[in-house]
Amino acid sequence: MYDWLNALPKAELHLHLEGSLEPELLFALAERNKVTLPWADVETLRSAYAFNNLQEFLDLYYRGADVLRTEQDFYDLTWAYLQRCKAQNVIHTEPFYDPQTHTERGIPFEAALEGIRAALRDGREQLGITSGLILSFLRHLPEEEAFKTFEQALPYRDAFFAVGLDSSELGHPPSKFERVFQRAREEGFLAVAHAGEEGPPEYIWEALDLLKVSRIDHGVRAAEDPRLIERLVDEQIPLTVCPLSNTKLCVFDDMSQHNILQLLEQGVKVTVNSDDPAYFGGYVTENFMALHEALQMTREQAEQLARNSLEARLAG
Ligand code: ES4
Ligand code: ZN
Repeated sequence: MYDWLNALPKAELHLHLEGSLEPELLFALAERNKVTLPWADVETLRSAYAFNNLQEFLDLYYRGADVLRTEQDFYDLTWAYLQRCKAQNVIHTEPFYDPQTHTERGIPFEAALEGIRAALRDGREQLGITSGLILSFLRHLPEEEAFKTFEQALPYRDAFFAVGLDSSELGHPPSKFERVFQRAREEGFLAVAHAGEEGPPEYIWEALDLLKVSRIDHGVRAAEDPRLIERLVDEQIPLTVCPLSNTKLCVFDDMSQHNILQLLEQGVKVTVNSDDPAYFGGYVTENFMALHEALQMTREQAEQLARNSLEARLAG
C-alpha cells in the first residue's frame, strides 16, 4: 500500500519550510554557522519531539529555526524538502514560510526569501515540481508587525502569491488581522489562514468572512458546527488537513479518532498534508499511510484525497 500511495500524483498545500528542517541538517547548519545547540546530538534532539499541544511544539520549532542564518541555508532547507517531494510524487507544492521568525532574530528579510525563491526555481527547472510560496504572518505578534512584514515583502511581490496566518491560534483570532489581509488582497494576493486547529469553529467563520481566504489550513474543528460544514460543502472550500500533526499535537487523542474521512464522506474538499514533517514523523505519503492503517482508508478515498489536492491548488 505504501508504494501505491507514494506513486499517486499529489499536491502539498500545507507545509512550513521551517518545519521540514530535519535534525541532521539542523546540526550541519549549526556547525556551519557556529551556533551552539542545547542538544548533545541528533538522537537527543529527536527525543525532544514529544508535545502536548501546539505551543510546546512551536517553542521547539522557533528554537530549531535559529540555525537558519544565510541565503544558502534557506536554499539548502528548501532544496532538501523538494527532494522529498520528488521521492513521493508530490508534483506541486505551496509551502509557507514565516519571515518574522527570521527578521525578529536579525536575519535580513532578503536572505530567507531569496534562498527559498532560488530553490523553488531550481525545483521547477530540474525536478519538474511546480510551486507557489505563501508568506505567513505570526499571529502571536501584533497586526502592526504583520503590516511591516508585508511592506518589506512588496518589492519582492513576484516571489509569493498569497499571504497566510500561523503560530499560536488560541487568543489570536483571524479578526486581529482583518486590515492587513485586506491590504494584501488589494495588492492582488490570495489569502489562506490556519483556523480550527486548536481554535473554535468561530475562527473558521472569521477567516472566511473577514480575511476572505481561499482555503482553510487544518479546519478540523469545523465538524463541531453543522452550518459551517454546510457552507464548506456548498462553496467547496478546501481544508488542508494534517493528520500526523493533529495527533502529535493532541488535537485528536489517536489517529483512530481523526475525522478526515468523515469530512470527506460529507463532501468537504479535504486534502492530506504534512505540516512540519521533520517534527511530526513523516511527509505526505506517511500521512496517507497513517490514515490507511488507523482508519482503513480505501484506495478510492486516497484517490479522492489526492485529486482534491490537485484541484485545491491556487498557484501556478
Ligand atoms: C504550525 Cl502545526 C502549526 N500550527 C500553527 N502554526 C504553525 N507554524 C508551524 N507549524
Ligand atoms: Zn501549519
